[in-house]
Amino acid sequence: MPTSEVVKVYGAAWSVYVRIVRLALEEKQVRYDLVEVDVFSEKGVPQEHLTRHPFGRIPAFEHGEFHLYETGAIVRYIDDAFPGRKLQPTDPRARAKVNQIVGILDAYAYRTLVWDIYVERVVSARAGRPADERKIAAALPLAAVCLSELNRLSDDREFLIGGDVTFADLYAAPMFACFMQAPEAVSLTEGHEKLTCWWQRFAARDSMSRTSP
Ligand SMILES: N[C@@H](CCC(=O)N[C@@H](CS)C(=O)NCC(=O)O)C(=O)O
Repeated sequence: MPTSEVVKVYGAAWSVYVRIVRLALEEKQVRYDLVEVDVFSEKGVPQEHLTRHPFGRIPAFEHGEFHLYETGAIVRYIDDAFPGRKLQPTDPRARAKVNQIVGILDAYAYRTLVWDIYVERVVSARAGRPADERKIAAALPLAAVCLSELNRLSDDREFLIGGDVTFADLYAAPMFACFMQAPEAVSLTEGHEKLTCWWQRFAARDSMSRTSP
């Protein structure tokens, strides 16, 4: 498969899941174009985007004639199809822990940390809307479990799992970039030193500045 074929990511720079895909491309040093799609447009999801992603979400991905959607499939394809650093460990237990962290982030952390806390507290304030305090309060217990589990599962090394970047970092970082802006993050991350030290290191990476919304 020709790795020189054009790579396109359809989505928006603000999107957590689009940023996960862009981080994978940046870390593998793959050139790509970001094609803006507004899935929250007043007219609804643009019709041409529904042909790429029938569920109307972002990102969608193209490599030449090859089309994909779903972030998990896209980042695995990027890792398999392009040369450069591997984004998944080969050791079975380290690999399982990466997949476990990705599962937690997908299933529990995204909605809780990003939508229920960051969007309600930070995005609402920017838009001049009052925050839904009940939604934030209801999210705090699950947010606490997410953060203590991420801290417990992470290694005390350079990255969340081991000494190299993995999907665990690529999924966690865009969610943290949002969540850490909320004042609630201060008390929720208290005592989770492995996680907060990881975030300070990872936030400073070139791939993070190049994908900053
Ligand atoms: N399961 C999808 C989730 C993608 C997703 O939820 N993307 C958000 C943006 S970060 C989206 O498209 N939201 C639009 C909506 O909810 O209508 C994936 O892994 O790619």
